[in-house]
Amino acid sequence: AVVGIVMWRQPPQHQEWKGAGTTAHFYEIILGRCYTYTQIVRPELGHKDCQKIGKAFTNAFLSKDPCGSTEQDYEPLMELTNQTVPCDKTLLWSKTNELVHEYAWVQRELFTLENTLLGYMADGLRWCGDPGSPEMNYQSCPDRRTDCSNNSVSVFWNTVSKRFAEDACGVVHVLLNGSVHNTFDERSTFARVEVFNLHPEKVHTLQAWVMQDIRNISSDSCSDASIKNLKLILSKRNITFTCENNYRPIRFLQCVKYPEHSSCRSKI
Ligand code: N1C
Repeated sequence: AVVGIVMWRQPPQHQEWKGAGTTAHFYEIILGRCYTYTQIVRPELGHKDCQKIGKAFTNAFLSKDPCGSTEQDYEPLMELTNQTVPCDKTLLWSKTNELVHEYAWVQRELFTLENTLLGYMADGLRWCGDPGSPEMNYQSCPDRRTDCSNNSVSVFWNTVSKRFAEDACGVVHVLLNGSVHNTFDERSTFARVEVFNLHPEKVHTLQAWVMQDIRNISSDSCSDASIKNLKLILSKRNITFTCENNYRPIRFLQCVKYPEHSSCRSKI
């Protein structure tokens, strides 16, 4: 009798990292989001080639060291996903992830990065590859703090945030959190990347809306030391800075969530 030799294929052995692995079904999700965005959300982008965009996305990190990610890795993806945001409609944020997207949902003409194709595709996902394998690493990915800062996800957000700021024109808005210790946090993407990549020839003003948690409204956040720092940085860059505490239209959104709160109870 012929005795067959059974070859057991080992599951791919990836390097182990401290962070969670690639989001399950990553490729299908980005492809689906690309079609949703270009066919339904913004049909004027219906000519974009989602198959090509999906391949360019995964080619940026597959078979590569996930701690050696570079801006150049994402260059082909960036070229395929260029998109114009109208002047005065760019909305930046820091530490206000939920509120800013609620506001952008209502004010449909405003664009956060997640309202552009690339931000929409990547929002909330994780991904990384491995130099020794052509597959994604679903087991673990580098943690920004304990493994490396040049990881595939952080480099992606730095790269797309940089382009988003470079492309902005007119008045740019930013929604900041007045209820955290550093309202303008020098380590944030907004501070490290976006503020320094606004072009003063195109962007004359940065208008900040500083929102406080409705459950503990404190004093004037615009006079906070970190905001003074932001103002100084912008004046050196020849960009006018304006700041408004608890901007009313956004306060109304907070009131939708806490209608019984005292600052929401007055009859308009
Ligand atoms: O570091 P942040 O905020 O200041 O980044 C926000 C800032 C926005 O203006 C966006 O244009 O930078 C851009 N941006 C995103 O749009 C984004 N979506 C999801 C930056 N990061 C983004 N993420 C993820 O959230 C990413 O993993 C990054 O590390 C966090 C940023 O959160 P933050 O500190 O509140």
